[in-house]
Amino acid sequence: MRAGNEALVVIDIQNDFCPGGALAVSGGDEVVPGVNTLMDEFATVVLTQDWHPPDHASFASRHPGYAPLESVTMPYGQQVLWPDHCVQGTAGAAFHPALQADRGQCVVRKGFRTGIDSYSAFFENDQTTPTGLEGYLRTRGIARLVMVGLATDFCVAWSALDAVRLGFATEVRLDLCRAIDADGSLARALNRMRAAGVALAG
Ligand code: VGL
Ligand code: ZN
Repeated sequence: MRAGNEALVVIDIQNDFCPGGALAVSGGDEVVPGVNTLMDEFATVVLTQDWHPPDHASFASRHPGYAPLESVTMPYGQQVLWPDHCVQGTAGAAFHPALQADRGQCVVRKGFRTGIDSYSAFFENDQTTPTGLEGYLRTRGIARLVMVGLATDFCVAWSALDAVRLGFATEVRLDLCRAIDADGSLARALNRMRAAGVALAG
């Protein structure tokens, strides 16, 4: 077992991010067995779940003339547009069926406000609206985080960068993550995480 002040944060291992899903990440389902095994080492396990209303502003379908992976300017900054994905209550938003999601004590849903996306487990994309996860972890005495899941270059990276900014010692297990890698996004995310002091392992 790991020390009691360590938590595992399992990011967005949902059907829509796995092969066959609406925003499939190549090999996304491959991480599931390893994540299940790793969960047994941690007394504290948190899951995140991308959880969008059907008319979410990150969906390219809400922006006539735009295609997925193009960007628009939102009041809070640049936003990449995505195919409709992880719509609240749909099968695509459910955890991968082989993921032992019952091991999670806290499920943080994010991206549930129509007008703003949330890649990070800690803050929405305005980088100020909190999800509440920081308080959950601090009140449980957690100081160290290990992160795994989907996608390396979006929700995992944004979560890890916020975590170090908040003062959590943070490791990303790259062998238990998979990336979207649109337009060099993976290399940029890895560089930013390294520079910020995220430990990249695996
Ligand atoms: C994600 C794009 C849109 C992710 C979520 O989980 O990395 N990426 N929504
Ligand atoms: Zn999303």
